[in-house]
Amino acid sequence: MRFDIATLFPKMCEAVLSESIIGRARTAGFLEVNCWNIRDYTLDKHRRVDDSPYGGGRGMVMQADPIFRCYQAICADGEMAEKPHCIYLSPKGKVLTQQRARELVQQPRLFLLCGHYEGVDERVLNEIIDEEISIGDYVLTGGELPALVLVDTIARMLPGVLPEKCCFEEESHYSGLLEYPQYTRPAVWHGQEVPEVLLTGHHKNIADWRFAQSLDMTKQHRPDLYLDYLNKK
Ligand code: 4HQ
Repeated sequence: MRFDIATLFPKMCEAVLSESIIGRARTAGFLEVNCWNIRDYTLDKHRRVDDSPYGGGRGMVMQADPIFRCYQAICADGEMAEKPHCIYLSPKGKVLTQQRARELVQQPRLFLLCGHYEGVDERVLNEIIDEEISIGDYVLTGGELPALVLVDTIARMLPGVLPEKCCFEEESHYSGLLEYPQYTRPAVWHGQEVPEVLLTGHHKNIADWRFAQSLDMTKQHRPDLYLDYLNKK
């Protein structure tokens, strides 16, 4: 799968995506990520990419043309025939869920547009964007962190990125429930003991205990998810 991120801060994206599991997966060729600087596509002699909003008001708005020209360069890059599925990260978008990420992992190619300042000229969104996605109901300074969240969530489901499929299929949200609590050595720490069933080696009892914990945890912390889970069964 190929990701292209259009941003004013490519180094910020590159730094995060070069570390840990995603960094290793990129080196191994399980996914491709390219970070593009929108500023490289301005025709302005001062390399400007923003201007004040028509109608007045605070802040600056990213201009349509540098974004469009960056998008065209991305589409023309490489041998891939298909046009990417285009996403704008924005608090106005539909909130990202594990379910949506699981659908997006089927795409061969994603284009992610990161906005800054007060956002981008609506006309370039009309022209190139297929879908707006939000990572939650709060406001950030730019779309880079949301784009990185999206890449991370999708990339970990690609074959080869995690050692086994079970690594993501058993985790919080995948089944619609939160994950059971985890413990490792030592068996007693600061007077707290590891739940006894986990030390028995009895796989059926352990699986039952974990499932009960998942249900209980979800009911306590996320009653909204708990009700969805009960209704779907
Ligand atoms: N922003 N989920 C404003 C977000 C955001 C979010 C990104 C701030 C876009 C222009 N994006 N810029 N929450 O708060 O996706």
